[in-house]
Amino acid sequence: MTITDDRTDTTAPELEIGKARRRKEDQRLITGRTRWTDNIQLPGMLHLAMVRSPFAHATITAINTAEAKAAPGVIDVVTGEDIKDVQGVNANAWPITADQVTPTHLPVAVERVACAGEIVAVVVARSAAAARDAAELVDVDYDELPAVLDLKEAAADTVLAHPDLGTNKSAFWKLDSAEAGTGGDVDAAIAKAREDGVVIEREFRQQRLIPAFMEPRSVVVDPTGEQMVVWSATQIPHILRFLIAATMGIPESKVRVIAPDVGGGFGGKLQTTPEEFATIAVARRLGKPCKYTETRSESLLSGHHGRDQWQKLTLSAEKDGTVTGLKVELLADMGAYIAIVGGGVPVLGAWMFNSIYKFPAYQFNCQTVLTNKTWVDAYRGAGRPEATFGIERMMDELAAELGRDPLEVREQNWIRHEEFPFTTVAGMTYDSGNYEAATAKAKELFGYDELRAEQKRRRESNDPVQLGIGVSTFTEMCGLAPSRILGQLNYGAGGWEHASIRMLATGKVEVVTGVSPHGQGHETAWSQIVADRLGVPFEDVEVLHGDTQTSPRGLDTYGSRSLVVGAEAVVRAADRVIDKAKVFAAHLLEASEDDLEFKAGRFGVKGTDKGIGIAEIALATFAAHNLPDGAEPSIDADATFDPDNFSFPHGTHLCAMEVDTETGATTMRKYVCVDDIGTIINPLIVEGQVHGGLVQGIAQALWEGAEYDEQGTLVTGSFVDYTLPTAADTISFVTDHTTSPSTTNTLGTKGVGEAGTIASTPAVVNAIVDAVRPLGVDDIVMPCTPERVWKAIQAGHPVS
Ligand code: MCN
Repeated sequence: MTITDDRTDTTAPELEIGKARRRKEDQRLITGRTRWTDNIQLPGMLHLAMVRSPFAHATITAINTAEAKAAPGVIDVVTGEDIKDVQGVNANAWPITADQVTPTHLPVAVERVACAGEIVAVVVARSAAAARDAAELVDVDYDELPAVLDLKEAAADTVLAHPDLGTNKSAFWKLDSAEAGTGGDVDAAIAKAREDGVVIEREFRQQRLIPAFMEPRSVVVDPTGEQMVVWSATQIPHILRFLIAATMGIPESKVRVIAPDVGGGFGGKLQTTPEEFATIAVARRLGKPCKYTETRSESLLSGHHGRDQWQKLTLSAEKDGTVTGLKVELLADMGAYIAIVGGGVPVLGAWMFNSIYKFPAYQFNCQTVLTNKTWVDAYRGAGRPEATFGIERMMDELAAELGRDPLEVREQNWIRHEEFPFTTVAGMTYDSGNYEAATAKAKELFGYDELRAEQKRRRESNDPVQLGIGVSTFTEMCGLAPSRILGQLNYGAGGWEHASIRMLATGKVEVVTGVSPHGQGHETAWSQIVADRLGVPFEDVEVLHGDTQTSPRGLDTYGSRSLVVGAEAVVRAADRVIDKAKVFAAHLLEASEDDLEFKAGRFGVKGTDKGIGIAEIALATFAAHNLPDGAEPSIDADATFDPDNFSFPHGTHLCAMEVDTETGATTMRKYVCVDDIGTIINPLIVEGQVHGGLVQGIAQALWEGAEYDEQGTLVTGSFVDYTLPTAADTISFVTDHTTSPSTTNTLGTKGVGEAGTIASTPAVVNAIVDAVRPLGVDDIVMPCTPERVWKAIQAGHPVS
């Protein structure tokens, strides 16, 4: 079924797709007419506070709960021993290899803690304040153990994060183009380049970041009914329900998970957490509704962290700049435990380090290691920002080595638009793209040649403020994910998505989606899509999500999958509605189905003015007085969509940074990005996604970084020390688009939720390095604080 898209037809309603509609959900979100998890109040509800380890690694020798139990309002103090049959959190980790070393992760520690912030006891009281006060009274004796905090030291196995495991090495994952038959031998390519070409070798550090969402994590559990109800500020209500059922031995039908409106996640709520499982365990033990809401400090300390990789890259090229090989060696810090996606995050880099370039030979090696720090998992972009950073820094280094323009060297090596679909050396088939078009547009908007001329002038005049231009031409794989590929990675779940459409008798349309928005505006975008597809008014579409009772099937929101997978299921369900409605239309119009055409919400008999609207058909099926013989009185439909490929957004980001060489201070002068995300459903939402993404990526380059001291204490444990930028810290970005529609979904869309974050970090660092390269600096360790930049200038080389 194809939808009429005739913009010259003045009788057709204005198309919704492409309209910059304000988000319909924002009314309730910004006027306080919604309920966040922490707003939920249940009769007789108890409140939890967590007692957390101050030590990175220690044996628990005694827990004295007497004083806390006697405190006003306290009902109980629960230790790990009390609920040690609950294995929930441990079952989260899907191994990326069959022999992955996975430490047991209990919701509340028993005998030993493996990182600061790990829960050692849960205080249950009549109010949150009473629970927090009493938590101070729980007396825990610890014997400190040696802690391993650095990932290189972890790989050496001298100090063990978990002594019982005998190693810190969790899993090793390799992709080699010669072994896979997708390319040549990378070591041979590098050896040859050492003889008669160019070899660039660099080490980069991807610092640890903290997904700082607006609403801290919160969970409410009501175990008192037939069905246990769990409200959670989560991105993954469906996966959470599955894992609660599977690991706690509760029938799935007896568990209902509700993600009410959720205030952001950025991957940080793509987790089933110790806090959730501890709250469930305590609620079931006491038979009472229980609530736990973390403080901001707990969120920074014990919500999972992101990134934290050491990268060694070796790139070989011919003297003319044609790349011949890329070898990637990664150490990825998993922290103390393996989280839900865990090792899968760095492994996504296997398909991304080669990026948009035609490497004839490629090898990716990833060793995940355990340390005594907070566990690491997905943070906006998850695996793809790390890879994009590595390769985009390397392309700049290659250009610098050759004394050539970095865009020119990239263009020499990227896949040309006429070569799509293109199967990369990593074995991924990119369906569409046009890197030339995006780059040409970005260069023009940026004023590339003028800024290069200014840079030259400043260099020649020894201006203390130097100008650097940073380039990042990126692609990413989003729309997670084809289930067969997740199967190859051993993931427990697939990557399909579900939707159903209910055509109500009054002409209103209810769309039930399996994705779970937490700031992305799906209610608006899905309404626009359905309005066009079914030809109904935008206002008549209601989108339901985030409750496993109303939306029983789904795999939730992450990996910029909701539009390309989730909305595609909606489109397919809508097409089924139309197919079903056509049978009724033919009957009611006394016409043959072959003579009908569906346009702007109406079935018309070709060549006549006879017709019937889809809302009238919905009413006719409700009344069911006059239906075709044997017809089921419903035009409702559902669909499950499993993509056969990822979608591959791409773009060109250009950044101009001024660097004060006397102080190391950096100032962003201009940022231009031209992203290709296929068909755009809502330009306003897209703009918001790109802006937010850019700020997060720029923040990694300039400001953010989770730091631990030598004892393993998180020293960036509040927003005083962890520099989260505000709008005032950024400039006005110039954003634009080119369009090469994706072939993997009906609407030709590609995801946008992570693009800005993935592309921007290397653009900024490349700009700073470009500014100070004449001073002998060829890298700056992130975040590029003025102190680091200044020290690097003084030393003439990067200083960590
Ligand atoms: N969109 C569009 N046209 C396109 C692409 C997207 O109109 N061609 C719209 C979509 O309709 C949707 C939004 O942009 O409303 C994002 O769509 P998509 O790229 O499919 O991403 P998801 O909805 O799956 O969201 C996940 C993504 C991820 S992985 C992170 S991390 C992230 C992000 O979204 N976290 C966010 N954006 C966030 N935005 C907010 N406010 N809060 C977060 O936690």
